[in-house]
Amino acid sequence: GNTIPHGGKLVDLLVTGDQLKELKEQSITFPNLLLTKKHQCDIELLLNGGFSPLETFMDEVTYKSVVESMRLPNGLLWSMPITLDVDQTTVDIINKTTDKNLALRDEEGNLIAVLQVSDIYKPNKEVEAQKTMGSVDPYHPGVSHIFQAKEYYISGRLQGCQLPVHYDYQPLRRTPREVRKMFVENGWNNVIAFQTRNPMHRAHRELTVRAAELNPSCKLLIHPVVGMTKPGDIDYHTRVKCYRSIMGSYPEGLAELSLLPLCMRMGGPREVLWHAIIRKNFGCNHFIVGRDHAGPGEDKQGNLFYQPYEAQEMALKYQEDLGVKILPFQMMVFVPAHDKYYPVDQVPEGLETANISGTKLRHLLRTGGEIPNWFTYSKVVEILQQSCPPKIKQGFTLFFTGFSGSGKSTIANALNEALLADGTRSITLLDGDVVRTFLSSELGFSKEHRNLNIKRIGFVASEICKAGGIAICAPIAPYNESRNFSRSLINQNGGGFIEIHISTPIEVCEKRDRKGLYAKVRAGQLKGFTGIDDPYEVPESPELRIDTTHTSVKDSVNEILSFLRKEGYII
Ligand code: PPS
Repeated sequence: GNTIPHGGKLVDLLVTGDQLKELKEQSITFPNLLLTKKHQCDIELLLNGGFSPLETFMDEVTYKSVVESMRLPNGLLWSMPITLDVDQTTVDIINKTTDKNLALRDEEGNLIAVLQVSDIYKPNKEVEAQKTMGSVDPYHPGVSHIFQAKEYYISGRLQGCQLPVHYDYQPLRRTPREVRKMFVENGWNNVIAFQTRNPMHRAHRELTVRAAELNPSCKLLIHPVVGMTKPGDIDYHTRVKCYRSIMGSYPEGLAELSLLPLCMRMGGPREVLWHAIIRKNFGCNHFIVGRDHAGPGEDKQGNLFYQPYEAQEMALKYQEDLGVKILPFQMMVFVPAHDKYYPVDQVPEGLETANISGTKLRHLLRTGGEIPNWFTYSKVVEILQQSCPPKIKQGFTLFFTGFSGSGKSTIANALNEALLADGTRSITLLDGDVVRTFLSSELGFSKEHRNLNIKRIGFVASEICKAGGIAICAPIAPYNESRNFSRSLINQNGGGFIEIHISTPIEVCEKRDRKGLYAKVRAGQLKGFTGIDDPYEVPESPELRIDTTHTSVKDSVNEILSFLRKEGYII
């Protein structure tokens, strides 16, 4: 518990007492800067000493030194730029004030810190991305962070008023000081830290226990990231439930769990050094580095950004500088013949191994397949199944698009009845009329208004899907922009999006003219009508395309139902 922090002393930027009171009073006159989620993660670890010896966001000299040589200007190893990005407007605002103070606040208005700006600079983001992430491909999550950042970075004296507020898992969100205190109370002198951003299964438990067995003086800190991880990762609420459960499988007194509010950059080799430094600040003097540590996965072409053991080699290379003992680990695999786990390079000859990849696990969860007992614990399976129900229980959206009079509403209504007759999920029908009455009554039919209308529909549908329901939407939706927006919003929330283009030609729609609208258009009473004198962008790759000219309602419904069955949405 008395491991020396990086650079010698544990930073604490929180001011207290009268000083805090005074700062809060003064800050009322300071311009505000709204902290993003990433800023809040970074500032939490700056304020509480997790990023020691850093005392603020990096100034230009420090930033350049870190980007170029992985060292602070005083020569100390530091691999990751920690910067505060702002736009031109904010820079103008700062320059107008005489004392250059900014009040850094979260979205609820809580004053997190005051920054007295003394350096404003424009980073070269290509260089930063190339040097720190080894790539300028925005498909890399860390590169994408860099390019999404605003154009200026600022630095100056940072005074903390309070740590960012969290309402969840408070007892597990220990600061470096609190973790160190816990170690002292436990009588722990040597601690191995284990970093993860995934649920933990038997392999992780075996790996960490093995690390402790190989270093008998050591105890274990399970230190998962709950700040920001790789997009698409399992949400941290689900993961924390898994961690809490798996802690019960460790030998008594061997391991503790604490949560780390880190914003990961997925920067592999550079990131692993940063992770080790952070753990040193939390009082750990050993750090487990496995295969593909903090790896961003593959690029669009399927090429790896980093080699599987690149981060591990990097950590070993800088072990002296880090002052943390690196415990390199191979991937753990299960050997059924021995009913036990081995590092992949130590499997006894001739024996078969078994493993379940993250992708395979997600597939098993989605299809409701059985997850074997050797792989994980039944409680963990239960938690994961709750967060990722099989497809027959997941929400989805049926999104019809097509001309007025193409048959969208008729098919949508018939489908609604068929699904109600056979299923148990709740269904919301968002037909054009309902939407234009209750969601979009003030909107007209300009491109802007139509897109806005469809985005509202997409938003409501995504909320319905989130809650496990079925949304059936039947607007004209003439533009790709808002159709694609709806698709990605719904997909992001874990729902399926089934786009059904009702491709009935305009001549047929006009001939049917159920509402007499086409006649009005021809009589010059209605302008900007989709398909006549207003555009309709034909969907390029809808899940289904149905022309109702010669297809009956019943056949259309059956075609959709059989698609849903084939995709596993219904039985
Ligand atoms: S959009 O483009 O998706 O926002 O349109 P939507 O909300 O589906 O509304 C289409 C219905 O509004 C009636 N209507 C018009 N449609 C197209 N163009 C113009 N200019 C227009 N003016 C009124 C029409 O009855 C559409 O209903 P449906 O059910 O499609 O026939």
